[in-house]
Amino acid sequence: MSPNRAVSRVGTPHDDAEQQDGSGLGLSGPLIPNVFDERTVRAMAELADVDVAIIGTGFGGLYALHKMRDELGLTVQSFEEAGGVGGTWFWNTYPGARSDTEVNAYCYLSDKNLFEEWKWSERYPKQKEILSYLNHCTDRWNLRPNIKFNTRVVKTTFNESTSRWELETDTGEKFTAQFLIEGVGLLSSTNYPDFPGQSSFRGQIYHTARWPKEEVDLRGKRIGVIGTGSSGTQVITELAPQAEHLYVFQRTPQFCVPANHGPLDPEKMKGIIEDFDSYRHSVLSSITSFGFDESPVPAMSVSPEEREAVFEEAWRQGNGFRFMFAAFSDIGVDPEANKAATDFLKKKMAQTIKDPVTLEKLTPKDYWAKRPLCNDGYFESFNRDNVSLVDVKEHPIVEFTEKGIRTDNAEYELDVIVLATGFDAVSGMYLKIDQSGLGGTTLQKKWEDRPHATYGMMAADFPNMFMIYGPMGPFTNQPPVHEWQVDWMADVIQHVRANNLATVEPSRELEENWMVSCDDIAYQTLFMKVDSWINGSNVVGKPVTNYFYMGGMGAYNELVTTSQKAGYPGFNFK
Ligand code: NA7
Repeated sequence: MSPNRAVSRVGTPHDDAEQQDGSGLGLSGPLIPNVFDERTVRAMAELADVDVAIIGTGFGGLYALHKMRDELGLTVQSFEEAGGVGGTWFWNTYPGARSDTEVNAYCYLSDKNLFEEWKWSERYPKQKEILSYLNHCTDRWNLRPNIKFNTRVVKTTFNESTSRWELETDTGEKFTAQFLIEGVGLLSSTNYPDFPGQSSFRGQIYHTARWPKEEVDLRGKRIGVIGTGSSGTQVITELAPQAEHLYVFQRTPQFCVPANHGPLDPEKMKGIIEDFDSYRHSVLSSITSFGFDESPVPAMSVSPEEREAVFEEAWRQGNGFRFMFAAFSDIGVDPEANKAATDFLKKKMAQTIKDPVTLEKLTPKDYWAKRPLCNDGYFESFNRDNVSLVDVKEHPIVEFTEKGIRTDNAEYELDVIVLATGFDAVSGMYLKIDQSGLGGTTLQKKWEDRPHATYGMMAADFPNMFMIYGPMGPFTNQPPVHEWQVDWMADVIQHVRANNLATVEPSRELEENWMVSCDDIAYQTLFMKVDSWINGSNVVGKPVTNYFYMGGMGAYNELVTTSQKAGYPGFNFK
């Protein structure tokens, strides 16, 4: 059911939901009007039956709502579990949280005006600034009336007689939609390890990805941080100077290159704006979509002196992905190239970390093939007298006690425990919703052995359901690729509607072939040889397998676009 659409123009501000920005960096100019007038937008918010239902209001979900409503002219209802927009950036408010992707690629790239008008303050913006940006986009596109906040979708069912999705929420409401878009987050479902005795601890326990909204004063506290991934290294670096004592409970050491924090280079931004279309094209045709040029040169093809000079320059520039992909072409795939890189990184660590025992414990023994980290001052934190490293592989955590954490050889007295233990990545959030498709097939059953989806976006037996960054999608920087995927979804939806069809779904054969192609590539990389969220090995009981298309965004873009131009071979339209 669609309402009559009044295609007139207004720009009245929104505001139903709690606004979470707070940095004051938003623009004060007029909102850009969308194709619906305010009354129609609000009328749409009352609809129980819409063209498109969207779950999530992170980067992907917000853009999907804008695209479907304002460009395709469809009725849309979005659902958001949180009290505000932002997804990851709503929840991850822990001290030190910020993007570790350079911001010229960590934003929307589909709208040059938006890119030009929003002024980022630094190269790697902090959480508040990113959340401000997302609130700004929400207001610019007048999206709030079509978002139900504090509303979690708990069940989705495809009704075969109506060819519509039926949705149930935790507030007891029911909705139907012809199309369902799930932008639930690649790294969203928290990984809460089940440490014995948690309830007996008398201090506070915080997970980095569910940090309290109220100010938490950790100055002068005895703090234990469990986890040394992106979140852990950021929170450790930030809390080290504040804590009375900081204990870092490390299971696996990680490499970490400098980020090189600082202001944005205005000349670089100017250059991007001047040639914006080709910049966007270059991001979407690169391997990682991080906004820098990747190297075509294998590491071992150059002399040791030249290799050293390239690594030095990459170190100077900063950024983990840039180091891994822009220094040489094969650090993520060739063991020898990887070793050359890690030898260099180990040398830098040895120059930084003063205590030899701490250095030994902080030095990874494996390939560099977890998600690359970057941070200024992380390893330097361990030179402080008030920071201690606890190696929990050597001395595992036995339990939380009233006073703190007990390992098999000591008890650490703490006021606060920070769990920087990461996420049930990629598939975790989808599986939290009770989802069933054709013939009552549940997603839980379909993904029991391994989560998979065609092009990372659609699953056989789940017609008209789209996933932003679902399993077997590209392993890349996300925001520009979110836009790209949503644009593809919009084309598919337009194809269905223009041809008076009811449904679209990938065939099982296409899905199987896609999975085989993804595996062929992924198992040639070193990312499958090291435990991390990338292959599911970070969560107890989760299938340890390939979750990504690792052929690069450029190749993905080309092959999915070729299929689109050929009329979507392998997809069943009815
Ligand atoms: P990560 O990168 O998955 O890191 C989680 C960390 O927590 C990592 O060091 C884990 O050690 C550690 N961990 C997890 N469970 C335990 C238990 N039970 N005991 C001790 N240590 C544990 O999550 P992040 O939040 O830092 O970052 C995830 C992504 O978000 C990041 O890559 C960016 O893309 C944004 P392990 O290495 O598994 O031994």
